Amino acid sequence: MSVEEYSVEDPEFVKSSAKLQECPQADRPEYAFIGRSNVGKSSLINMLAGRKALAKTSSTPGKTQLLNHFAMTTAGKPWYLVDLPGIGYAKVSKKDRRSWERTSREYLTKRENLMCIMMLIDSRLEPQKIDLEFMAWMAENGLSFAIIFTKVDKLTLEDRASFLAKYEKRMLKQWAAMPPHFVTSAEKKDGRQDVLGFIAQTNPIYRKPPELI
Ligand SMILES: Nc1nc2c(ncn2[C@@H]2O[C@H](COP(=O)(O)OP(=O)(O)O)[C@@H](O)[C@H]2O)c(=O)[nH]1
Ligand SMILES: [Mg+2]
Repeated sequence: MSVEEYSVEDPEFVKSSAKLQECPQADRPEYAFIGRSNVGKSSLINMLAGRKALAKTSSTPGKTQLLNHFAMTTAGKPWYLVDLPGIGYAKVSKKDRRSWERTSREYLTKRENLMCIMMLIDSRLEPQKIDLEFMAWMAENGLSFAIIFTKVDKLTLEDRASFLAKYEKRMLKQWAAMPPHFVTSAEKKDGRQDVLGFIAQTNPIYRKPPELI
């Protein structure tokens, strides 16, 4: 193990909140993980935390309906990971979907300590309209985001390169540059250092508001 290796110490589930106002105090940097259901979000959170079942993995789409806060510590600094209600659920009523999206969007635009939205994308799929639209929405609202490509173990090395090239080409039709992006596999623990390193390097940008000091 090299000294530069990043890890998560003492990962702990804090609480589930039904809306922004119920979230824990914004007293540390926070990263929201979002993506379509089944993208591998729970598996990635467990992989980052180094735990088997911190975030429940499930094959039932649309199960995560709350803002789930996890307390993490990396390189001696505390941060929050938020498992966010997914985008693009198929199996719930339109009304429920709209209400979750409203909750997510309110949280994403108003949470003071949110450093970066980690947008998860399945490496095996063509660029999805709903993902591209969501990225456009984040940009319009001035929100920083990074892309985490998931399940890369399902691709050969060759296919990884062509997938990335293709995704980048599609993104550059819409954007001046690719956002920060990471290629990961929860199964193989690929990309863990890259994602945790990004978080560790972004954490110091957070400033605690005076009323919380
Ligand atoms: N091969 C592979 N399968 C994965 C990976 N991550 C998740 N999966 C599988 O994808 C499915 C959905 O994973 P889950 O973490 O529950 O996705 P979520 O709905 O986004 O939270 C499960 O069957 C997982 O075993 C990965 O890195 N590699
Ligand atoms: Mg999940």
